Amino acid sequence: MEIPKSHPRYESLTYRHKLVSGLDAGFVAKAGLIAHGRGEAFDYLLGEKTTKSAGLAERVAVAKLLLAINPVISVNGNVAALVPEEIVNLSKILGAKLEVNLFYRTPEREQKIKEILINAGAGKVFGAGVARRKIPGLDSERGKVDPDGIFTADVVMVSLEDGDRAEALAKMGKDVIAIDLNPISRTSKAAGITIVDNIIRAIPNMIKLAGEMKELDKRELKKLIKEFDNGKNIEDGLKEMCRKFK
Ligand code: PTJ
Repeated sequence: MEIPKSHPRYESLTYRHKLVSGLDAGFVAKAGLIAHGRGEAFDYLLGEKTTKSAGLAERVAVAKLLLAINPVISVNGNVAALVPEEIVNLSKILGAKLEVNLFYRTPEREQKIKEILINAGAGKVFGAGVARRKIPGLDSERGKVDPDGIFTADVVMVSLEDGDRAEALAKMGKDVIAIDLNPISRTSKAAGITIVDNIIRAIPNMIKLAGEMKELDKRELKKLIKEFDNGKNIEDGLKEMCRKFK
């Protein structure tokens, strides 16, 4: 269905349709539509804008990824539907690997998402059709990861998932960055850097920041990370949300 550009919710409807098309094409999980609806509700509370606290978390996340030795960006069905070109661009600027990692894993979905990323310009895509290692203590399909990707990464960025993976990755000693519009989800609480923003804004923001911060001295990047308090930043974000009601 063609959405008229004059519709007041044109942008929001366009992203909904990207997910519905992804479902029809067989790479978005049915539950991905529900997850998106939950995200939309939180985004409403943010005024559908990147808040100050989210902007700070995005800056710190870019610093962390620039300093990482083996960073990996995890991609699921919703991410592939919403920001395929952007996630590939970000991975290239940061020198980060891309890994397909799915909760509702099927070989077909894995392959389709890999193809989407390759068509969007990715070189190697990890996690699809390989023998996997298990994240200790995580029994879901999401716990099966590429030995050359997430399993051996030092920094992992996860998006649009609410579960126990961030916790399990942190227990493995990895630094976890999460993009999640729900500031009180398990993932948000378990991550070391939590970006409470819509992925459709967060990734373009991070691409811009990475371009600007790439030339910064390592000491400056480390200082940014040292001064960042994730718990306080989440609280600041919650306060920003509450202020919208006043
Ligand atoms: O593709 P698969 O098989 O890996 O499955 C994907 C889903 C999304 C079903 C899976 O990862 C999942 O478990 O989703 P949840 O538990 O519903 O959690 C999704 C979280 O992402 C929620 O906290 C939402 O608020 C948040 N979210 C949804 N859309 C966005 C978002 N956060 C940022 N940007 C969004 N666009």
